[in-house]
Amino acid sequence: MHRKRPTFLTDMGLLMFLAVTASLLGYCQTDEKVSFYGASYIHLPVQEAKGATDISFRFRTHLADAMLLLAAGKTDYCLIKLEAGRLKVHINLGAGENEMASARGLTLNDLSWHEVNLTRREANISLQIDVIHTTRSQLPGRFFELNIHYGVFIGGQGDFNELFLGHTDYLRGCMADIIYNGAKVIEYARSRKGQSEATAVTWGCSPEFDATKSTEVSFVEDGAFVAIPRPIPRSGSRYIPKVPLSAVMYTPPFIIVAPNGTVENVIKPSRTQPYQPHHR
Ligand SMILES: *[C@@H]1O[C@H](CO)[C@@H](O)[C@H](O)[C@H]1NC(C)=O
Ligand SMILES: *[C@@H]1O[C@H](CO)[C@@H](O)[C@H](O)[C@H]1NC(C)=O
Ligand SMILES: *[C@@H]1O[C@H](CO)[C@@H](O)[C@H](O)[C@H]1NC(C)=O
Ligand SMILES: [Ca+2]
Repeated sequence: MHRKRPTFLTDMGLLMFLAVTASLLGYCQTDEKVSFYGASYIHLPVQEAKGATDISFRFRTHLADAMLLLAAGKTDYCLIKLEAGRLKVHINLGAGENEMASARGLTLNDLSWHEVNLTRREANISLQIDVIHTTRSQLPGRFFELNIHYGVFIGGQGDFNELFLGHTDYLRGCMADIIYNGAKVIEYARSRKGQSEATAVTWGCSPEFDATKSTEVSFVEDGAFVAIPRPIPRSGSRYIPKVPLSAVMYTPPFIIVAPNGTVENVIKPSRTQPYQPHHR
């Protein structure tokens, strides 16, 4: 088949035009954000073996313990998570785990945006937080490839449940500008590029994370509820907890607050769905 093309665009010119357009688009999309609700995750099915690792992203959350990013292989992995409000990197190139942590006293679960840059050149690894806090380390072993078979998970482990990583809570909060070895993860997931999947996320940073004590809540369907972590149970009394909704999460025990403000009971569910007041 022969298609007509404007004569001023040669094939070469067309390619260059496309390249320039693509890089301009890439340049404009440096503010991609995604919201996670406590059971959400993104999966990018990456398979690679590289001597260098470059990971950068921004995040904001109230959770002290939450998974941010996992690149998973059969023995190798790189896990970035919050543990008691500190950022921890657990990395294993095959010769054993190395752990790096953000400085003590740097509280990262304060709902402010924090920026993480992890750079590795063979054994040399450096973790930079909010541009100014840098930690360096030297990884053990003689082989420096990070062998990834199961891909990259953001915000939660999804259906990847290798026991060696233990249990990590899902993220509740926002992430932005996630770049994994040059791949713009949010853009990939958003356009379902390269068989990436995005489960129970929303694009942009949801205003519910900025809810305050006086923010009104919609109970959008029958059985909708708010769960408040670690309450002081006062059975029989009317107790309307005053916590910001951004702190609401799914750590048992829960109390259930009915739409009329009545405390119903205390439950210990085995598996729960995230609370999403603005989304069905
Ligand atoms: C790692 O760091 C050491 C010591 O600073 C340096 O000699 C070496 O060249 C570095 N390796 C790479 C691959 O950058
Ligand atoms: C962090 O990584 C991003 C993306 O690679 C880069 O644009 C930025 O300059 C890095 N920040 C620092 C302080 O190195
Ligand atoms: C509040 O709602 C709960 C659950 O729907 C119900 O059992 C309870 O009777 C209600 N209380 C009042 C005072 O309306
Ligand atoms: Ca390896």
